Amino acid sequence: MKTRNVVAANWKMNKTLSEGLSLIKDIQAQLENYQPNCKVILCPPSFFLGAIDSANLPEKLSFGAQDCSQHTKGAYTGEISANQIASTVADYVIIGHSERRAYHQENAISLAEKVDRALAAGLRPIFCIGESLQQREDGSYLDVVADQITSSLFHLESSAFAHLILAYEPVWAIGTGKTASADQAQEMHAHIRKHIALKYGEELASSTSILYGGSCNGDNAKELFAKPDVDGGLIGGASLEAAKFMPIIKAFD
Ligand code: 3PY
Repeated sequence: MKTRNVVAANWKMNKTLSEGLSLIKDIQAQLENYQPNCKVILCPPSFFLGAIDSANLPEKLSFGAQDCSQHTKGAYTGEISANQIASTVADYVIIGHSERRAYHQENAISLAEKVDRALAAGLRPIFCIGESLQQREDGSYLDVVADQITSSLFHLESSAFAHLILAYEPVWAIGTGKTASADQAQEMHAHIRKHIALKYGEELASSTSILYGGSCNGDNAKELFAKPDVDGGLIGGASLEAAKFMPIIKAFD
């Protein structure tokens, strides 16, 4: 397995607890006699994480949350801290998904704080970046994504940056059924890797996993993942059924 290969499921606000636990069982059953050529991470709603029996952790599956608070602890009703997430089965946390940037006014500063909290708690952030349709069309998309990385991540020491996974998710491809073409994804992923190399050097850049997200599914995953700088996917709708999710994992075969 190329160590950069990752397929991560972003369940968003879907499923009841019992439906979620049964989906985990379905995926686990599918993985029983199959060795994936990628790390598989499931990110259900956070409270599901506490219900996964840590004594009987599904083999071959890792878990993450979909967000964490920018604060460490205290009077923040409704928030969930990175430490609380780390006290469950989770090792990962998605930070900066475009839905959170858009609906919860998350910005470069709050996202940098979330990344800091996550790393301090021992979690690995899956940090999302991506341009809007307007930015794609006006030609600023490469600069926009580089700026998102610089402003929320480049305060980190290289030893901390090494714990990150990046997910390029063009906003125009999220929940729209539109996908970036494999060539569009490769152009951006290569640009992201070059941007990381300029700050942290080639070695760290070439070991960083950069995932593609945005309507990635069993039909397009193979072509996307075949590109040299696309290391897997952050999967939305197609991760909600084992029958649709497994072909994406198998796209690495
Ligand atoms: C999508 O696939 O639409 C996503 O937003 C994954 O995070």
